[in-house]
Amino acid sequence: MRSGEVKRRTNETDISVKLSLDGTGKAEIATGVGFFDHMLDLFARHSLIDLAVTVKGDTHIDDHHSVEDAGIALGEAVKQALGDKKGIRRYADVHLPMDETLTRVAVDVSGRPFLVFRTSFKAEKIGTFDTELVREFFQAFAINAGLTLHVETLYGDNAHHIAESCFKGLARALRHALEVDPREGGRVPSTKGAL
Ligand SMILES: [Mn+2]
Repeated sequence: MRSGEVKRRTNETDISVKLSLDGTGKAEIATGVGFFDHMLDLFARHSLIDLAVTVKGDTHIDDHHSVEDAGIALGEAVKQALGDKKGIRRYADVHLPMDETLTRVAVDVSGRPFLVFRTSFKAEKIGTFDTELVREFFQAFAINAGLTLHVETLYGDNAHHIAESCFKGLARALRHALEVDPREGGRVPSTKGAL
């Protein structure tokens, strides 16, 4: 089982992440941020990653530190679980529709962190959640997991749908990219021999 466990504590947040890449999508999520719980729950379900996340953060200020630091810890845990990346598919992309919204997510599990995020929201809030935190999460996650990650919402109106399409798209793309490809025969999928 490819698994990762990260504990991360600062003056702003106290975070625990435990995951297994070869899971069934079982989620135990308690971040103190309701909408973010919803996003991580569906991320686990659609990536088939077993995921336990606990965040105790300074949400009396706002949700920024909790969301960003969870992205850092989750990225570190994925990187740890991947190890030398032997046998993985590496590349994947998905178009994820949600009602009127369509988001494209493309990923290269490259070890070269980069985020392109072309998604904007017409509303500043989803309930009490700041929509700009979606990008903060993706940035923290991509950098710390070592992913080249491109997210673009091609069209869409509803902020809840747009956010959800980004998280589900990430999940579905990672599900494929992180999977072991039997044809690779345990090799690292790069002509350089390392990722
Ligand atoms: Mn929803």
